[in-house]
Amino acid sequence: MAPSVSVIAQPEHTTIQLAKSNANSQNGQDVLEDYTGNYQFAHIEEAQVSRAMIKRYFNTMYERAVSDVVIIGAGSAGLSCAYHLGKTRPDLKITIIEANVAPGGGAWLGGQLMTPMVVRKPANRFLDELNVPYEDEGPFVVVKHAALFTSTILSKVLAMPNIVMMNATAVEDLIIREDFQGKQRVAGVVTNWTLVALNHDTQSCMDPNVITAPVIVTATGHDGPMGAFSAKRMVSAGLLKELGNMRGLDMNRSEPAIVNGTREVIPGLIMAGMELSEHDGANRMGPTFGGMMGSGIKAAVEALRIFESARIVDGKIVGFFFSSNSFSFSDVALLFFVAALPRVLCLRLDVGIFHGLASYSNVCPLRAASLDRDRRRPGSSVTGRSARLDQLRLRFFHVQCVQCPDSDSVTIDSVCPDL
Ligand code: AHZ
Repeated sequence: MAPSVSVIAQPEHTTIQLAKSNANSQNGQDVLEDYTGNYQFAHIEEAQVSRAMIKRYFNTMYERAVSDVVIIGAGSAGLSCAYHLGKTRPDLKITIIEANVAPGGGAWLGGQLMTPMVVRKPANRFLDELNVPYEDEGPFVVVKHAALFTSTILSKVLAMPNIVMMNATAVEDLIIREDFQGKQRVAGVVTNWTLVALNHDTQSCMDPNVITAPVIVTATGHDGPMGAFSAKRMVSAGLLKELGNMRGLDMNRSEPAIVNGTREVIPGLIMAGMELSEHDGANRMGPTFGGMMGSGIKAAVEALRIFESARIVDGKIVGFFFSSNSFSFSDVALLFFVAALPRVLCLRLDVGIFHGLASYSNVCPLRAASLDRDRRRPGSSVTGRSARLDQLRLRFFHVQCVQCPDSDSVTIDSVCPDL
C-alpha cells in the first residue's frame, strides 16, 4: 500500500515554486517542486518500484501471449506499419518486438551518419499525417533531423492503447505449423531477451518464450547481426529456396519495388522494409526513407486484408470469408469459368431438347430444388406449357437421362439420388 502523500500548495500557472516553502515535514511524505534548494520527492519503498514495473510488464506479457499482430523490428518500416495499423484498427492487439534497447533501427540518422532525412514524394504525406515538419525540395522533402521523424512516430505509436512494444527482446524463431487447410503457416514468434539470444554459444540451453498471432509482420532490415531474420529463417526451414540478396543501390528502382512488393510472403508472414530486398533480391535505396514508410503502410494494408477475410478463433485462423480483396484476377477468372460451366453444358441440353434428341447424361448438377417434387420421379413426364417450363428448369437439374420425343414433352428416365 503506497503511503499517502500531501502536496504543498504550488503557485498557480507554474509548476516551479521559487519562494521558500513551509513544508510540513511530520511524516516525510511532503512533496515540493522548489528549485531554490528545497525540492522534495514523495517517499517511496524500493519494492514499490520493482512491483510497479513487474506487475505491468508481466501483465502485458500474459495478455500479449496471444496477440492479433506481432511486428518484428521497430525500424522505420515496422513503426510505419504499427502506426497505420494501430490507428486504423484500435481494436487489434498489436505487439512490437524489437531486439535493440533503442527502437528506431537505422532511422536516427540520414546517410553517412549525417542528421537530415530525405523522403521522396508522395511519402511526405505520411510526414504531414504525423505533423513532422520538412523543407520542400520539389521531388523530395528533407526533415531537419532523422530523429525528429523517429521520435515523433515512436511517441504516437506508443501512445496508442492497443500497441505495446517489448524492446531488448529478440525474435529467435518463428512458429510454423499446419493450418486448417493443411498448409504451412507462420502462427507466431519465439522470443528471448536479446542478451540471452546473443549468448546461446556461451551458456547451456536457455529456452525461449512464445507469442502466437494470426498475422506476423517482419521488418528486421537487411542482412546484419540480426537483420533479415525471417527471410533467413524461411530458407533454413525450407520455405524459401534461397535469399534473393539485396542488390546494388538504385533509388529509382528500389523504393517502388519495396513498397509494391510488400506482401504476405508465406501464409501468416507479411514482409516489409529492407528485409524484403534480401528476400526478393531488390536494389537498395540508401539514405532515402519514403520507401520504408510506404512499405510499412502497405504491410498494414495487407494485414487488414487478412483480418477482413479470415475467421479467427483464439488467435488462430480457422477459415476464410469471401472478400473482393482476397481474390486475384486469375482467381476471379477461374471462379467465373467454374460457375459458367454448368450453363454451357445446359445450353447443350436445351439445344438437344429442341432438336428432339433422345437423351443426355449427368448434365446439370445445380439447383435441383426448383423442380417440383412430384416430377422428380423417374418416368414422370409433362407436356405443353409445363414441359417448356421444365425444359427451362432442366437446365439446372441433376438429371441422369431425359427423354425428349418432341419439344413439347419431357420424360425423366432416372434421377440422381440427391434430388
Ligand atoms: O534491431 C533491428 C532494427 O531496429 C530489429 N530487428 C532485427 N532483427 C530482429 C529480431 N528480433 C527483433 N530477430 C529485430 N527485432 O529490426 C529493426 C530493423 O530496422 P532497420 O532500420 O534496420 O530496417 P528498416 O527496413 O525498417 O529500414 C531500413 C532503412 C534503410 S537501409 C538502406 C540501405 O541500406 O540502402 N536504406 C534504408 C532507407
